[in-house]
Amino acid sequence: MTANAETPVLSSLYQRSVADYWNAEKNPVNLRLGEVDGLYHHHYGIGDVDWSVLDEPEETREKRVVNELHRLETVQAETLVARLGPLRPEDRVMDAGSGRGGSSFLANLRYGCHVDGVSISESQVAFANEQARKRGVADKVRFHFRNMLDTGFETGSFQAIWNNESTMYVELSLLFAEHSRLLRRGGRYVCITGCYNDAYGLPSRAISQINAHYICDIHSRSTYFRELVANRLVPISVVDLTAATIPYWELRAKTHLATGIEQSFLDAYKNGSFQYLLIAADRV
Ligand code: GPP
Ligand code: MG
Repeated sequence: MTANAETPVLSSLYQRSVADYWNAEKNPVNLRLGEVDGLYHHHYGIGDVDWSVLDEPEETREKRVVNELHRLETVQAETLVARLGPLRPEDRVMDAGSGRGGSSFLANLRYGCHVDGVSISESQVAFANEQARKRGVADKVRFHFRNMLDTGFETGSFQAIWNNESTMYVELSLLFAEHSRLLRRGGRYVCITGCYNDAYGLPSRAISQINAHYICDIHSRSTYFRELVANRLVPISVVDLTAATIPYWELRAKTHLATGIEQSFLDAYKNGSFQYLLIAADRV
C-alpha cells in the first residue's frame, strides 16, 4: 500500500476500493480493443460510426466491431492530445490516471515529448510500463504507482497535464491544486470528462447507476469551472462532445462487448442530464 514509508500512495478506503477495481479489471471491451494495435484505452469513443460492421457475417463481424470501437476511442484520445500542444520533444507532460497507457503513447507519438503517467493501480502501472518497453519508448514514457492528488513530482516541472476520464475519482479542489503546482506558468491542462448538467439540478438516476458501476463520483459541470479558476487554471476552450459520443454508445450496446452500462449512458446523455466535455485551460 505504500510507495515509501512517509507517503502512502493510497490515502483512504475509497482509494483502496478504486485500486482494487482496476487491479482486477480485465473487461474484453478494453483488452480486445487494445490488442488491435497495442494502445489500451480506458475511455470512450467519439465520431461517426461505420454501421456496416453490424451487417457482416458472423465470422468477420466480431473483428470489425472491435476495430470500429477501437478506432472511435483512439479518435477521442487524439482529440484530447491535440489540445496539449504545441509541445517540443524536450517538454515533459503528465497523464493523470494513466490506465494502461493509451493516451500517453499517443502524446509521445505526436510530440516526441517525455510522458509521466500516474495511477493508483499497480497492475495498470506494470502493464503500461511493459507496453512502453515493447514499443521501444521506455526511455521517454514512464508509468508510476503514485496518487494524482500528491504526485511527489517537482513544482513547475510540466508543460502540460491531462485527465482522460479520471477526474470523477477525485475531489477537484485537491486535484487542481496539485496540477497547478506541477504546471509551469503558461502550461496547458486538458480533460475529457462526463459531468452532470446542473441546469437540471442534482444528478439523475442514470448517473447514480454509472457511479455505482465504476465506483466513481461524477461531478457537476459548475464544479469544474469553479475549481479550475480557484487554482489559476483559466479555461481557453470548452467543447461539448455529447452528440459526438452517443453513436459510440449506440454501437457498443449492439455488440458482444457490451458490459451492461450502455443504456445508462444513453439515457443520461439523451435526456440532457449528463454532458461529455473537453475542457482546456491555461495555467496563469
Ligand atoms: C472507464 O473506462 C472510464 C471511467 C470509469 C470513467 C467514467 C467516465 C465517465 C464519462 C463517467 P473503461 O474503458 O475502463 O470502461 P469500460 O470497461 O466500460 O469500457
Ligand atoms: Mg473501455
